[in-house]
Amino acid sequence: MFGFRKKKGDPDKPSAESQPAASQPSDAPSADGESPPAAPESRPGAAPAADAPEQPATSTRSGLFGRMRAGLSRTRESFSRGVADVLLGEKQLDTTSLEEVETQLLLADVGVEATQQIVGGLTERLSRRELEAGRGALEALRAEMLALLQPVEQPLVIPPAPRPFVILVVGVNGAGKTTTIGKLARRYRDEGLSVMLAAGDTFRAAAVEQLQQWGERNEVPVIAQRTGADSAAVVFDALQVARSRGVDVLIADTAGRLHTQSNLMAELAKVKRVMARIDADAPHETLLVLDAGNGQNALSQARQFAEAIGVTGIALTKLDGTARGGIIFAIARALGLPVRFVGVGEGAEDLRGFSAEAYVGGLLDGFDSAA
Ligand SMILES: Nc1nc2c(ncn2[C@@H]2O[C@H](COP(=O)(O)OP(=O)(O)O)[C@@H](O)[C@H]2O)c(=O)[nH]1
Ligand SMILES: [Mg+2]
Repeated sequence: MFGFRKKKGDPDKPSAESQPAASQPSDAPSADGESPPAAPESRPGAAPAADAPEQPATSTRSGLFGRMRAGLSRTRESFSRGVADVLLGEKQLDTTSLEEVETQLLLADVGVEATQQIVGGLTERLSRRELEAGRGALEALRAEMLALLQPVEQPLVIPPAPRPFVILVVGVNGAGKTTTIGKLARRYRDEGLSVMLAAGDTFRAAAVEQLQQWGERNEVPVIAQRTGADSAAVVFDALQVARSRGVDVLIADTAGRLHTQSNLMAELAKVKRVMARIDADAPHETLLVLDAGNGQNALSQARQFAEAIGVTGIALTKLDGTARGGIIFAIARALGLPVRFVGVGEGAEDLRGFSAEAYVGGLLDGFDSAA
């Protein structure tokens, strides 16, 4: 067995706040309409926001599962196949078979603790003679996996108040923050909510442009300032504008930062403090975006961000490009933070509300019949 390297976070105490600059709202509506609105998802316990379009539960469900399955195909091909070979291939399961399952789970970035929980559960079933090779074993594995993920299935529901509901999006460079914000803008707009974006990543000109493109495509206003402006000032400004216009949801982008860079972490803390001057409870959601392809490092990022600035939800992106989708079990087990969304592609409709059942289904469905 191996352990995780734990790093100590040492966020510097944030210093004085600078005054926000004047606002430059840029409402840039443009015709898009090339792709239809994302299908709403039906998740148990997920209260849809006002005006969410209705769809027959069955078609929504199969669409949701199909998409998750496609998005998880790489993890599925490596991990699920390996596990299924063991559970379905042997006549009689024994502790050696479970050791093989354990190896497969560890290789898929499930992590030591979550793997122990899953394999421990299977071992108990085995000792009670409740684990028969074949379909039954796969179902037992499914139950153990669901038990790990169900507690973190906590959808982000935008309540009727306060307004604006502020989502601060944080994470390391390249994790998928800006893309996730673009997808969220589309999602909430489709739900009938008015959305505004704040280009809080003032580090690179390209970052502002990228956000503005998403804004234009989805007819959502973006508040931006010049490159190099104070991020906290942009966000403060945006919050004021959003409030005066009665916007429902304000989503703030931030510069990617290494969780080990304490000065940049302090800057994030400042963004939060500045927001709180306008609304003591803002941000109402601090959404940490994690790239699933970072594997165990994503877990360490999550720990550091949670410690330094507080995190209220996680979006796990780029599942479609990695075989490391098992990391979600490690994150769920180690942190227990709500998993709000999963990203399974670059398109606007490729951000899915997290469903434990759909996720585990995406990993395991079909293997019994394929064997
Ligand atoms: N395949 C795939 N690519 C993604 C996903 N989310 C983001 N990306 C891509 O990852 C890259 C970095 O994303 P970006 O949003 O700019 O990251 P940021 O630096 O955190 O803002 C871009 O090329 C995105 O298109 C996803 O779920 N799947
Ligand atoms: Mg970005």
